[in-house]
Amino acid sequence: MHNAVRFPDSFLWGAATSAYQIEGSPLADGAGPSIWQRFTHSPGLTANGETGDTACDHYRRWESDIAVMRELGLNAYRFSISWSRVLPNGTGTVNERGLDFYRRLVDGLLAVGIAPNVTLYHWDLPAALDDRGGWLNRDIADWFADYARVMFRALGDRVPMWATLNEPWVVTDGGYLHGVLAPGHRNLYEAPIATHNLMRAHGTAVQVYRAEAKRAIGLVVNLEPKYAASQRDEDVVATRLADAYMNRQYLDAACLGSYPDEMREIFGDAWPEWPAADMAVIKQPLDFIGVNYYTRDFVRNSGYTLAGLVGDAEAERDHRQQRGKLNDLGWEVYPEGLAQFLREYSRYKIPILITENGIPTQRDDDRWVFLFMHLWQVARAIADGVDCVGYLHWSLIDNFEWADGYKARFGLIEVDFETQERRIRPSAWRYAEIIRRNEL
Ligand code: IFM
Repeated sequence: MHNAVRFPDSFLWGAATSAYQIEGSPLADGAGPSIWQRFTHSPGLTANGETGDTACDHYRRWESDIAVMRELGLNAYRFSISWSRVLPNGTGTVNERGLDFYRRLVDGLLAVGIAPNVTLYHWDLPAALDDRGGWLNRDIADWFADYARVMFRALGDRVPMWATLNEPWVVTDGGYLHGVLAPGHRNLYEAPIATHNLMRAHGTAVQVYRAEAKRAIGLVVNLEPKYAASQRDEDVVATRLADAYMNRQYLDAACLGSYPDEMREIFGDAWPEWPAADMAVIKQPLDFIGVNYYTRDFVRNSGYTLAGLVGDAEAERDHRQQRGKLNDLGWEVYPEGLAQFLREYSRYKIPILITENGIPTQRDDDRWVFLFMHLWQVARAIADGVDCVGYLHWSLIDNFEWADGYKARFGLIEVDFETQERRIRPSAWRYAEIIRRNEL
């Protein structure tokens, strides 16, 4: 028996998804293709050649999916907008039928008391914009701002919380440096440019938000504590670099207006001097920081030298020294890291929303233990004074895990991808009970 721990009354309890991972029907009703449509339809790039063509068929089953959220008592739901459903060419004419899908979804959520939490960019860039250079083209900050304006005007009065980007680190590292995610580039010189344009797009969209709508907007990052694999000097240095590269690169830029000094150490000549005017655009007041937390990492020198950065991602992962229980994707389960990071990242003095936290596993008991242990860490951090405003589990539903396809089961809701039948997992019922009581 433990003493019950209560969460703040206004605490957001929910779950998260993203458009390409669950919607299916990627080209329906006038939508344009995204880079993920192209990536998954290029041979050999995803597990078993799997695609998001059907995914969870949420585009057609959204009403029953909301009904399940209601049954579980969620009071918040994080999802993303597919940019190319709304603007098939990325810019220009709005596709009202695509936008209508999100209008219906938002209204449906509000009707049952679930607060929509909308992410504008969760990796599915319109292919038409990739043809114009994608995140490597400076103009993308304006393209993104125009798209954001369309969304704020359509839904700004009804959506209380927005995020600009999901995990810009993954967009750059997976998409432009290691080539394992769309658009599949492997280029040391492109990575800093993609990073910087992502951050310019973020800052520009926040400026638009302040002009168009007045609730809350933030940035979602994935954080992973980095520990030295040994006390050898080179491992300690590599750990500092790894931390700067993954954890501080984006938040320092957004919150402090500067990238960590380590970026030049990591990228050398490939890291340009950025104009001060750009940094001023990137640094905008934020209403919350969204933190996605899954695991920790042990760093050896070879993993974060330049060679390691441009090397094969799998090989890099082999350098990691995992010490605890591993999930189905081989990531260590390390709940303590969540409280540690919540405390550390309070230094920006911005409220934190846990926008993702979850476990890919076929064993639902493991999911329950994972969920409980991480919530325990959230409660500890709140007791220590961290302003953590909510917890959104990844994921609401089993879905398309990018290059890993459908084998990773992250869902509170199980999906039979043959029949599209849904089943609420026991861990989800236990989560529902925590939500109902607002305590652990
Ligand atoms: O599925 C992803 C999600 O799209 C972004 N954050 C991590 C999740 C699990 O890998």
